[in-house]
Amino acid sequence: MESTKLTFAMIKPDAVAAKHTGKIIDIIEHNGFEIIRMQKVIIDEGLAEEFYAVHKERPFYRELIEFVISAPVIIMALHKENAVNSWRELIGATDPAKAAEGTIRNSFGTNVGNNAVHGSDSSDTALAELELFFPDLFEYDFNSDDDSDDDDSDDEDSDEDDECDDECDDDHE
Ligand code: RTP
Ligand code: MG
Repeated sequence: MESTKLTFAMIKPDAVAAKHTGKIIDIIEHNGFEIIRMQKVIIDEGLAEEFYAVHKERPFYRELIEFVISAPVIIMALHKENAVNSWRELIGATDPAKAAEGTIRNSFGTNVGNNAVHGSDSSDTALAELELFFPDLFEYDFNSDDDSDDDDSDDEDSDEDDECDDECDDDHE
């Protein structure tokens, strides 16, 4: 899996609370995205501050943090050719009133703060955001072709097995 074909998406608290999750997932799947990871979570404050660090100096920063931690969100890793731009196009402009008709923000957003969804704004940002929310994604996907430490992990496994065998033998005696 190529990292440039991945983006990070979030269904924000307003859209989850309004029960738009199912409709948004339907749109995602019918627009050619594969959902690689998906989880419903309540983001803690520290994670939210890291996620929105780029907006630290903006006047709406505190409001943004309080909003995103206020209730459950759905976080997703999405896969598609040109994933970042394709998802940004599908969600529309930041302000739902300015977002094109048929976009997710136009359909489900209320105002610039309560705008239903998030999308990474570049491939670099996508990687950073995915690492923040789905660290296992990279351990699994990007090391899967690398056999270099297979021997080590096999050794560890067999050591553990040996210990277990010994304990099991003891139990039986
Ligand atoms: P996002 O990061 O959520 O996908 O949105 P975006 O790229 O379209 O917008 P961005 O400039 O990154 O802003 C992040 C979020 O901050 C809120 N915002 N509030 N009150 C305001 O003027 C204002 N401006 C931005 C929005 O919820 C936006 O999604
Ligand atoms: Mg943004």
